[in-house]
Amino acid sequence: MSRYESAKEIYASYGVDTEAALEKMNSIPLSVHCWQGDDVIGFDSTGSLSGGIQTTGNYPGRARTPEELMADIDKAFSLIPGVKKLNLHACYAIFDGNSADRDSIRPEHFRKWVEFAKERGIGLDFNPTYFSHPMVKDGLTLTSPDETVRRFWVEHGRRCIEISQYFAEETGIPCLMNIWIPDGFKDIPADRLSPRMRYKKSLDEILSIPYDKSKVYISVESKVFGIGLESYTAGSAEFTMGYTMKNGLVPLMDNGHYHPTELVSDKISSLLCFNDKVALHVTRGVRWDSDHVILLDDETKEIMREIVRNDALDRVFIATDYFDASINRISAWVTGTRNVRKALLGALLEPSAKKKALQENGDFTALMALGEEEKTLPFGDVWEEYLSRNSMKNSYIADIKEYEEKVLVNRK
Ligand code: RNT
Ligand code: ZN
Repeated sequence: MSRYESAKEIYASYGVDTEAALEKMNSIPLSVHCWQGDDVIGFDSTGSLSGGIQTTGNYPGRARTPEELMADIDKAFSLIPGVKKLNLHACYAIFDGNSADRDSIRPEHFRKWVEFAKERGIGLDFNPTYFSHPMVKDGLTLTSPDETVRRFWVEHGRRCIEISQYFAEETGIPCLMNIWIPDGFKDIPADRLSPRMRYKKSLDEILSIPYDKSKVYISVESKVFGIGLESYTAGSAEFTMGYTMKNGLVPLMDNGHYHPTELVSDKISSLLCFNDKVALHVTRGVRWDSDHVILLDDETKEIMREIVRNDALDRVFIATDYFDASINRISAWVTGTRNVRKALLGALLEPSAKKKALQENGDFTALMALGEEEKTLPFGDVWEEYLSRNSMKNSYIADIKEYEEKVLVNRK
């Protein structure tokens, strides 16, 4: 009997169907962020990363051009199993001598990305870029008291909705457009309300343009603080939840955007009570929103369990969001995204019906015992089977090292 056959029997004895889990894995899309490949720099400016986020490290081989980034994405995708979408930021516009500022970018500036997606049969997600730009004034964009600045960024948001709809129409796959602004203050503000009221007004203005709600989903991402913005963030959790729920948008939770003892795994079910759709940025914060590569850690596992247990796979948009420049960037992509998929498979293999019944019956003794017993079930054998059905292997580092030696080291 193969290791998988044996694992299948063991899981069956817990009432878990490994074949159903493997089948289900094929239908879960993961939106992979493009910005791991070039340290969140993009192609529309030469300035440095701003907005209270930071990439650390200087490992060789950063993608510097659209061609390099596309080649690296292809390499990473060849090692990432399952259905993928590519998550782009507005700063990844490809101008080819036909440049435009962020308030006037158009679908044509993303034509090459659409071709890239169509050739690979994948969908595209999108993000307006409210950072790393000279029109960010005193750290503010959509909340700026300077009307010229605020209007500029409202126009940017509108252009991005048009581009998102173009993505959806061209690929035939709906596009999630996520709005995140860094706006906030380093020190204690004298007025917390005015910037938030301007953020609300700006969002209303962006959303006033017509778009097809069956093709474009719009999410707003909350945050607790950024570097140099420690005392106040306009787009806080309460602001964002309030706005998205009132306006039928999608709330987006990034698990690096909460105080360190708060857990997104505990928040998902609350949002599912009140929202048809919920979106996630999966990351790993170490002490702060450090955007380390996702590991197969307890919280990643618990987040995926909450989605699967609550039968919410078709209600939760799952995307990755991290950037590590201290290690091979392609390995960072593969390791982090594979860990999301591992956690999803683990969630599909949870003897959830049994555990829920124990909870409802108040048998917390048996629930704890089963929960611990479960941890040593042969998950790895099912993971290997999943990879082999996708023509992949568990070990991928040799492949990445080869690409590093052939391609990345030549980028000087
Ligand atoms: C920043 C947010 C945001 C960005 C990306 C690049 O804290 O998490 O999602 O990481 O848009
Ligand atoms: Zn994020």
